[in-house]
Amino acid sequence: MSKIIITCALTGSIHTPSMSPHLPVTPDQIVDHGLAAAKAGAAILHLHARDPDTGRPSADPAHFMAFLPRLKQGCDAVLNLSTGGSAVMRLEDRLAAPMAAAPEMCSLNMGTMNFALYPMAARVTAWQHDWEKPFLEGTDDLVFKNTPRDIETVLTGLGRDRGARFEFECYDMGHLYMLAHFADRGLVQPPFFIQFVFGVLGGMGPDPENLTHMVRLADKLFGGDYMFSVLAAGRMQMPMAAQAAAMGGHVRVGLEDSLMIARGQLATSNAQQVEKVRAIVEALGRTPATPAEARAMLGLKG
Ligand code: KMH
Ligand code: ZN
Repeated sequence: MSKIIITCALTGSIHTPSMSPHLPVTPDQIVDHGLAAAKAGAAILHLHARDPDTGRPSADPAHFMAFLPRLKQGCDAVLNLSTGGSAVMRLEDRLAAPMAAAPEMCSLNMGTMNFALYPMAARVTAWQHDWEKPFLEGTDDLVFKNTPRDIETVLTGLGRDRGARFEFECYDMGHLYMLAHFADRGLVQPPFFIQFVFGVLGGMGPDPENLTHMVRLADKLFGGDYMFSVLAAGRMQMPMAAQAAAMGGHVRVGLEDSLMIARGQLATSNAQQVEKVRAIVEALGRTPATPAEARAMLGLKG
């Protein structure tokens, strides 16, 4: 089996500071977590920015630039900038930093959907910041908008014009058909790196048969021209990573996707999750890809 690419998603835009004291939100914390995750074996760092004063998810390019150069200098990992940002941000804002930074890799969400955060909101008893409670409660009437026109805007602006390649975030079967549509139109070129996303309320649940079906469908639509990776939000993070590794896929972990390291136990760092998934995949006979190997597998510009 080919080398396994470990992605670590450091902070995201779902969890809030009151949920864990270990969530990195300042530039220093994001750099420290990123360098440690890379050292532990992550070939790709999936990146969002936060307002350092409040910990609120931010699309401000200045907040990205406060950590990007230091990560680039401090490690060789692929720096993958989110274009999903947060569901409350407009696409134009979500794209501001990636358009300015022109990274070798970006995420791309392949469909419009609900993105509710009930389980996360229920976990918190005391809020540190005024923005957190309304932010989480607001998701019960929120649409995470990724229309075909939005997707085309990302593909042309970042792919065609800036040479980025993509982590295609697919939360449901329909998102694979959307990717096939853009492949048919020649707006994306293989090999596709497809991130199957499980456990977001609004997308598919973290059930093993969903993964086998997504792989079967991707095989039908893309033949051998794709690689898949798996992220499961919440408590199925590690079990589904293990299933992905056993099936020849790649894995994503990180505090964006789960704050825990075991049942009832907060992860103290992103690196801790990378170390754990690394031990799991190595026990299954897989060898983690270096950043250089990941670049070659994904066809990145470097
Ligand atoms: N937060 C994940 C469920 C993005 O950044 O583009 C999906 C994600 C989206 O990572
Ligand atoms: Zn993300």
